Amino acid sequence: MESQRNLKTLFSCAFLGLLHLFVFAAAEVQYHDFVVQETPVKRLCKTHSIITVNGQFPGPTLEVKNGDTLVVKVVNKAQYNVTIHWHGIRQLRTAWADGPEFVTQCPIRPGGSYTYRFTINGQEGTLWWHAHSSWLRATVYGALIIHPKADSSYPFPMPKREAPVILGEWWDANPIDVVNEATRTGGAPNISDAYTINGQPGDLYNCSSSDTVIIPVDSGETNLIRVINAALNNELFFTIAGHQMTVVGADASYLKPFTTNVIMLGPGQTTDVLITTNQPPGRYYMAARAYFSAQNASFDNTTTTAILEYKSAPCPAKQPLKPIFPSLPAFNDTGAASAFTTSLRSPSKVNVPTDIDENLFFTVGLGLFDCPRGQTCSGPNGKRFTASMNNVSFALPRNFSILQAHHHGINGVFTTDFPAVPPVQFDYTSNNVSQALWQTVPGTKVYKLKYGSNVQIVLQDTSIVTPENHPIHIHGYDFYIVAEGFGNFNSQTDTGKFNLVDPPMRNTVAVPVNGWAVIRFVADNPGVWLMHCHLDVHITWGLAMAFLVENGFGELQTLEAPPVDLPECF
Ligand SMILES: *[C@@H]1O[C@H](CO)[C@@H](O)[C@H](O)[C@H]1NC(C)=O
Ligand SMILES: *[C@@H]1O[C@H](CO)[C@@H](O)[C@H](O)[C@H]1NC(C)=O
Ligand SMILES: *[C@@H]1O[C@H](CO)[C@@H](O)[C@H](O)[C@H]1NC(C)=O
Ligand SMILES: *[C@@H]1O[C@H](CO)[C@@H](O)[C@H](O)[C@H]1NC(C)=O
Ligand SMILES: *[C@@H]1O[C@H](CO)[C@@H](O)[C@H](O)[C@H]1NC(C)=O
Ligand SMILES: *[C@@H]1O[C@H](CO)[C@@H](O)[C@H](O)[C@H]1NC(C)=O
Ligand SMILES: *[C@@H]1O[C@H](CO)[C@@H](O)[C@H](O)[C@H]1NC(C)=O
Ligand SMILES: *[C@@H]1O[C@H](CO)[C@@H](O)[C@H](O)[C@H]1NC(C)=O
Ligand SMILES: *[C@@H]1O[C@H](CO)[C@@H](O)[C@H](O)[C@H]1NC(C)=O
Ligand SMILES: [Cu+2]
Repeated sequence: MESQRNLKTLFSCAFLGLLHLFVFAAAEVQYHDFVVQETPVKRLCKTHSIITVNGQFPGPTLEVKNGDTLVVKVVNKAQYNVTIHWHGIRQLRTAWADGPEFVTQCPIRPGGSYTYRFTINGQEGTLWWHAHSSWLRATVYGALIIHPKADSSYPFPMPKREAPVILGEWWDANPIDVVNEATRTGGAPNISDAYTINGQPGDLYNCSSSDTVIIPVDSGETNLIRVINAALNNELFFTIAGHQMTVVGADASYLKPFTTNVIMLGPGQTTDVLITTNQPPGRYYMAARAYFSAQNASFDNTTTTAILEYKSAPCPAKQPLKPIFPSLPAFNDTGAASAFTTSLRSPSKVNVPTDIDENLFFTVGLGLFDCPRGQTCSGPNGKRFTASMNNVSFALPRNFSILQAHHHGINGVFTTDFPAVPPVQFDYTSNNVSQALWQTVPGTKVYKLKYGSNVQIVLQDTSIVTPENHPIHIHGYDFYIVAEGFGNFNSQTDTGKFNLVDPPMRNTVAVPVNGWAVIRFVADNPGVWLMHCHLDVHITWGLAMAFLVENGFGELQTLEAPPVDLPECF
């Protein structure tokens, strides 16, 4: 398909270029139908009936330009509640279209539908969309690519080709059964059986070789690869044999280009890389496997591959050349992860908020609940796993979404007392945190922000149960990552390490294992915005909170009215 498209491009390149400028110069409105449905899919020798959008796995790639408007009608023909989140889209004034269930909307129930309407405002690069209901995003996801406006271009030479590389995670089981079983027992959910690239596990897995994804290239090109980590529960290293990657963007923000052999992405994160096909014509594996920082826990340690194939590669009569295999960092190579994340810079000097109005300090980590009387629990010490921010395990409301309750002034759905600092200060990263601190408190608490306030958040990992790198995502916002480090954040000495000149802008930050990260943003988008760990196992356990950003002055600083078809909870 890719090569067909290329032929066409060759024929009509100049003509199309002109047409493009002429017809599409203005912002467009794109209409799409997403039918959520059961679809039989065979992977790892077995067919499962999975939930897809339009029968496609991964789901359809949306390609838009900065400034375009998307109107996506989602029709739920599956047996589960569903919502769709447009990961990384700012959703300025359109929080109703953000998607997390019971936060900005009630779920679209089986048989129901809801139309998401939003405009892309000042963002360019690679984002993605995914279900935000239970663990449906295991199979309900796709790329959302934002091209520059018609009269503008990339801040790097125009690549010859572009390809999305979506990393996923596959269970040889129904992922909803997996999470429901874990919720019932209190233990860790079963680990996955494979990772995938564009939906395929690749050569190293049983019954997968003939379907391995092939990305065709020609010698001497520079191509753009848009890598997305859509896995549920694992941060991933990604590398390509024989080819250096020039990182040019992440989470739909451009970066100062730098070259590397390996990148690390937490779930939710994207990274745009340029590769130059300057190697002997042949076949080269691209591969991804886990970066795993937790202790004493099992994880999926398999490796997914796709093949970068030079079209001029020698083609022996019987068997294609065996691809060259890259080297990947060890699973626990925190040094490699950290070397990558600390290399990211904005392309030039940026406007980092400095007069901080809200100086917040949030712990992120796991915990254990005592097993309810009369039950047996299969977490550590016979307890139930939990997780929290500032010791609050986020509990979703049931009768109204938080945004609906806020907008209509309905009491009793949430409280506004999420703590600005941990309720107890302790040595967060000690290997011996007192067990008296391990039990978290459930709550539906939000933190209120005035419109336009300058916010700084120190995100501090704790070693309770186990230290771990947590990919923390904020809905509705991009933020600057001004610093990260290991151990306990020290407000005396660590502020000196802040990069207030050219820090990277992202929507998801990988908070270092037994360490911290500091982020800053301006609260310029009214609504209710979930902040959570993007490891789904952790959000299931409560590693989340929400910001309630108040309206400012005038229409342009005010949340729009809810759409008439917004789903109700009852
Ligand atoms: C989880 O794994 C256990 C052990 O292999 C298996 O018995 C159980 O059926 C699995 N659960 C699900 C939901 O697949
Ligand atoms: C792959 O198939 C082989 C041979 O049938 C079997 O021994 C092995 O357990 C399978 N591996 C996986 C990961 O299923
Ligand atoms: C993956 O984990 C399994 C089970 O712990 C182990 O037997 C196997 O050696 C590991 N494989 C790799 C590549 O580390
Ligand atoms: C990483 O794992 C290896 C074994 O695979 C172990 O020898 C090493 O100590 C581990 N490193 C860290 C930092 O945990
Ligand atoms: C590791 O986990 C096992 C099983 O949950 C538990 O029995 C053991 O005590 C744990 N070890 C440590 C050092 O936490
Ligand atoms: C939510 O619904 C339940 C069951 O209908 C009811 O008991 C409860 O009072 C409701 N809560 C609110 C806040 O309306
Ligand atoms: C762990 O903490 C307890 C109580 O705070 C203390 O008695 C014990 O000596 C500590 N153990 C280690 C290995 O630091
Ligand atoms: C969390 O709150 C519970 C209940 O108040 C308390 O027992 C526990 O020590 C607290 N833990 C932390 C880390 O604040
Ligand atoms: C589906 O959504 C409805 C409300 O919209 C809720 O009452 C119900 O519990 C949800 N079902 C599941 C399985 O979460
Ligand atoms: Cu986490």
